[in-house]
Amino acid sequence: MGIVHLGLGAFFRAHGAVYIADAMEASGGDWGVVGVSLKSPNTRDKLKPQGWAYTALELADSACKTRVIQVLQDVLVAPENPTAVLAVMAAPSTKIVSLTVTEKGYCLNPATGRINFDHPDIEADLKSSTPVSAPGYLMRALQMRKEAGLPAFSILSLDNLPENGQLAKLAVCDLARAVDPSLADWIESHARFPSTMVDRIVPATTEDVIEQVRDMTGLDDQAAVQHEPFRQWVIQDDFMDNNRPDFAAAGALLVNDVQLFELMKLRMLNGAHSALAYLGYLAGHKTISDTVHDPVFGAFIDDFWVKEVIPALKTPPSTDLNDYAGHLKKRFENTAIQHQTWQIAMDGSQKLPQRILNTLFENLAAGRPYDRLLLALAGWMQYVSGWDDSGAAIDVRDPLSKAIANCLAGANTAEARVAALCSLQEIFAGYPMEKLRPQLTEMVGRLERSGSRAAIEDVLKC
Ligand code: CS2
Repeated sequence: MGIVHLGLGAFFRAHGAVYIADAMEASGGDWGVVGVSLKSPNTRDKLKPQGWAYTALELADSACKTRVIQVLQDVLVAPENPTAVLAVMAAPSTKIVSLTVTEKGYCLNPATGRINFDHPDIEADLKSSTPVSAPGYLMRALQMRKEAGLPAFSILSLDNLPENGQLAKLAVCDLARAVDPSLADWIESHARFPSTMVDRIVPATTEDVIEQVRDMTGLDDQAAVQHEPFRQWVIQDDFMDNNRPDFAAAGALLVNDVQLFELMKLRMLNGAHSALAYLGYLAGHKTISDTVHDPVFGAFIDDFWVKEVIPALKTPPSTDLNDYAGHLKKRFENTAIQHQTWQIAMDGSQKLPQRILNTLFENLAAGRPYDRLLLALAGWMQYVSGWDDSGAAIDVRDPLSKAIANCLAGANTAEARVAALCSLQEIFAGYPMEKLRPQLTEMVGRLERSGSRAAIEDVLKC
């Protein structure tokens, strides 16, 4: 065993689990994974009859491949049996607890990066020793290890957050400090929280994917995952007693500092994804590949990278940012991958700071161009206002959707909507929004009057 993974979604099954399988194939080790679903039993129910194995379907325009991944040894569903989850996390054989719980799973305040004590799951975690949230499970399991005189474990985040290890540490330690300051001190000095940059495009599994796997393999695999050929994992090499799979043997890059890689990936890939998701969705594009094959959107995203994002980045070792942008464009153009704009548009409140806002405000301060980033933000504002360019209603999914709807109630003009949304402290605290309000209002007004394609065409002239 050795690894417990929290949040057994498609991404981990198509990325981290594949690296672990490859590492063991290339250089041995006994690194099975116990997966934990923090909410629903669906994934466990699909995997169980298959003995925890599943198919990973690699999709490229040129050729598609399947592979069976067999690193899961068990899957637990946290709400059904929290004690069993804590027991396996606290077992002496567990060396690493990895996590893909998405941005919102850290229960942090996006504007401050500190734990949100008003979050209902965190409130529950403070009232009871049976946890609900991911930070809650980590904190209680570490408490059990401390009390049993066992060493801590390494906490390995695979979520798209800058310095994800550091954020995981803040979440766990903020919570621990509220429960028992000496526990927080122990975690700070004993546990390890390596940061990582993860990359692979893994859209949610659809019926089409299951059918394609059936056609290719004859297997009826309800737990199959789809992914693009590309994958990347840059890992800060900071594990307890150096105890980890031989990730390098699987092609991961082990480094002392991942920050430049994280910033590049979050701002270039994820920033472009979010920009295309909001603006593309408004214009009626269902997928990222449809959006970038539309020449107006294709030209927009090239400019977004070259004129606004690359100038704000420092180049990571052995990387050429222009080549990286060209490669991203090709990945986005892959028509075999049907990555829904609606899926990427989800949880914007948790994604905007690291993907769009930080670059935008750095450019503003440095006197560099920022119109394309601002249009991406305007696109989010128009999107959460709830209707697309054809007037169809949008199903907005976001942990802050109630706060967003409340602040927009009665805001009937672009100006009022921009003012209302800018007042959302959870997202915009710390950013000098007033400096951009007039221009943002103009852009939201333009999106509302003429739609996203015309607004992009305006920006392309700058
Ligand atoms: C996407 C990411 O859903 C999203 O927000 O931007 O899941 C993206 O596909 C991955 O980070 C690619 O590595």
